[in-house]
Amino acid sequence: MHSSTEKKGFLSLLVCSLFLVLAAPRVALSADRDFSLSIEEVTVRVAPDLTFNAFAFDGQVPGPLIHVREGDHVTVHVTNNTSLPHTIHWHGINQTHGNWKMDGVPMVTQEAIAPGDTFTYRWVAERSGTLWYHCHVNVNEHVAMRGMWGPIIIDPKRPSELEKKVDRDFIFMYSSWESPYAHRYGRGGGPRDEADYWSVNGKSFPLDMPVRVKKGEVVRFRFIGAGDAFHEIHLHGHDMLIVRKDGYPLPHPYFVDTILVGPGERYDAIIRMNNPGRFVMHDHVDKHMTNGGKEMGGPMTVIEYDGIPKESWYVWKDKDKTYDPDFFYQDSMKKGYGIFTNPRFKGVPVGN
Ligand SMILES: [Cu+2]
Repeated sequence: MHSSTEKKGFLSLLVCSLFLVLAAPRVALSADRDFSLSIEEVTVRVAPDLTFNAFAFDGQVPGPLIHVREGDHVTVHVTNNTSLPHTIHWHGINQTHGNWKMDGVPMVTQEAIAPGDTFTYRWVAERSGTLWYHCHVNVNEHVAMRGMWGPIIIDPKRPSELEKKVDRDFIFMYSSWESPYAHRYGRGGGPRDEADYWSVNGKSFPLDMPVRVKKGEVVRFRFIGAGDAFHEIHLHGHDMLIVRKDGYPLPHPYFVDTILVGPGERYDAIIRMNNPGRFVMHDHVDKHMTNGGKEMGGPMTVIEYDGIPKESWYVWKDKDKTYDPDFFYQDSMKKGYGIFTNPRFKGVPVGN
């Protein structure tokens, strides 16, 4: 009798310790993250012949990267330094923890943040993948063409075997611009207005950047439809394995060479860099490959393998002079968790 009680006691001690060992790392890894974002009126250069007045998070387009882990508790203090009201919607966060008043929809979940005011958002990173944040006031103007968007990457607690093999991440945010309203806040984005510039991460070719890779790397391209245009993203020379849609892991990943990225959508593609050379990745809506009607422009980039010589006729042979190693957030994504600005995305204060 006595010995059986002892055995039971020992057994429950063992079970308890085992539970603690298994549970402890997870508890320890769910963190509180406290960030601040301001909204500024700045002028950004989109194309060689186009500057545009934006409402820019921390003065940059796209906004800073928010990189956290599944389960983290996130606080963001948002200060509106512009002349019009705004909010932030955390696109992909379902606010399932009773946080519906953090959903960022004016006149439904909150009053918009007035000029000069600060609003504090609190939410739980309840699911993983490629998410994003954007304003929810006058979206046809503020989101479609004033640059009010940025990426949220939430690392999963349990990545797939393939996801564990990824060496580097690249984030592509697609959007469009209506040049007649470039310097006229409060106008544009109506049903009869036409976009005439298209961009990736706020820049039209040739002001965007090449994607520089090494043979043998496994990379993940995270596509985000940030504006209100449809983008048919076509990668030359490689298979893209689509593994997540809107952050959700797909039960049956599928290969594509072209992926339609519509407004609000996100796709994660995993690609083996096994074909050294130079290959373009571009929007296959052909008119998107122009700047104000002149080709070549738009969201066109080049996958440049390390070690491939750059001939005199190569359109980006001199790109080293202006190269931004964080243009697709690839450096920031290496820095662990936090909020990451990019000084090269910053505009100049409006009027300067
Ligand atoms: Cu806004």
